[in-house]
Amino acid sequence: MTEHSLHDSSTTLHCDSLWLGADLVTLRDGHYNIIENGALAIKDGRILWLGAAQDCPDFIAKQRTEFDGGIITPGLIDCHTHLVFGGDRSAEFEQRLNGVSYAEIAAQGGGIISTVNATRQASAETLLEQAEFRLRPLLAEGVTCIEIKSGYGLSHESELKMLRVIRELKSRHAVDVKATLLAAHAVPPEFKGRADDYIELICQELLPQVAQENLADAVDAFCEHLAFSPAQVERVFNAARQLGLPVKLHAEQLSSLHGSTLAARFGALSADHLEYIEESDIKAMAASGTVAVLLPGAYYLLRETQCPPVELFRQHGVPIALASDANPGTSPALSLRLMLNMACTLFRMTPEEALAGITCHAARALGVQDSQGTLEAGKVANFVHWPLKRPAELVYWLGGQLPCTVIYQGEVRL
Ligand code: DI6
Ligand code: FE
Repeated sequence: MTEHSLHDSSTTLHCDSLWLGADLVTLRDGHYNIIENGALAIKDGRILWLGAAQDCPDFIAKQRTEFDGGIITPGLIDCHTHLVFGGDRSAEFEQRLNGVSYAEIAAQGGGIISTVNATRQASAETLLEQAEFRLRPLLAEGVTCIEIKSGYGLSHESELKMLRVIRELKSRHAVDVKATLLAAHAVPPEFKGRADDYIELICQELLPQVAQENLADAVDAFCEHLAFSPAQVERVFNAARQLGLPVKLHAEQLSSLHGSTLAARFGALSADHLEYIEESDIKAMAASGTVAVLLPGAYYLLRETQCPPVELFRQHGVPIALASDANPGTSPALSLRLMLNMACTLFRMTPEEALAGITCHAARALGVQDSQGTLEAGKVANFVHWPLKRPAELVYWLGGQLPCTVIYQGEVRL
């Protein structure tokens, strides 16, 4: 490609790196918004300028990369994961498929509590190593920001242990990590029949310490018959609000308790799952700007048959994000790209909506929409080059590892 300058620049423009030769899939406003044969100028880890190469000012760049075609997307954002946990539940998965019932598995101490036991027993080092094993494939496919929840410790000490492991992951890897406190994930065994006492512990002891040590960016809960009631969640949300922490909620996954309306009332960043959400809840979410995070991995693994009402979210203008929900029980998913395909095949989202769901809208679900999620001047230079012709290919290829070059804060991530 030859480059012409429209500007006879008497004022020279400097940048750290210049990226040319690919189409820019900007995802601005949640649409592809493609700039064909684009140019990206990066300075101090941020996008200084982007546009068509033919309009590019004459930058003096320390480093210049010319791709031979392909597309550049924003870095991918996985906005809902439970990546840190002890053990795994593959044996339980196999038992179920060999015909052992849920009741029998529960009687043997299986299910979510088995992960809690394994997480409590594991050292921070072991948790870190195991989480890195699961983080690696996500990074390899272009994830530059990931949210990770606690919620398998369920005691003051082990919830803090999980949050510290999450912080350690951030310091060790070239990826932005957002930590979420999900202490209200399940009633811990020692609080059986005393869920309100556990909520009290979360509000009075755990949350204040987490806030003081700056260990979490948000607070989440599981609002469901088998977990916590809307009234209990509201107590957690009030405590979070007093400490200035944003909230989000696992809501309407298995039944309708109107947790998503409660979340909207607290201006939640997101409400997640939502297979059983009703139109009144959707209106509340639209009014509060709460993002709907859909999790096709859990839908698939549970063989759920009720789809989240994608068309109603569209009609009411609720932004839809997608995430892996990576967890040992209902979504042992190590690929965000597979979630794109599932969202299109199972939920009938369009490839453009799906891609917006792991970039633009996922950023909003984490409250980082001002600095991440699209290719726009001023945003952090997190982007991915793919040797593909069209963005829909990211959704189309099932599994496998597509080659890509990941740029994190302006630098190639190796
Ligand atoms: N919803 C889920 O699907 C998972 N947690 C949640 O709130 C289940 C987590 C597990 O089974 O370990
Ligand atoms: Fe989850």
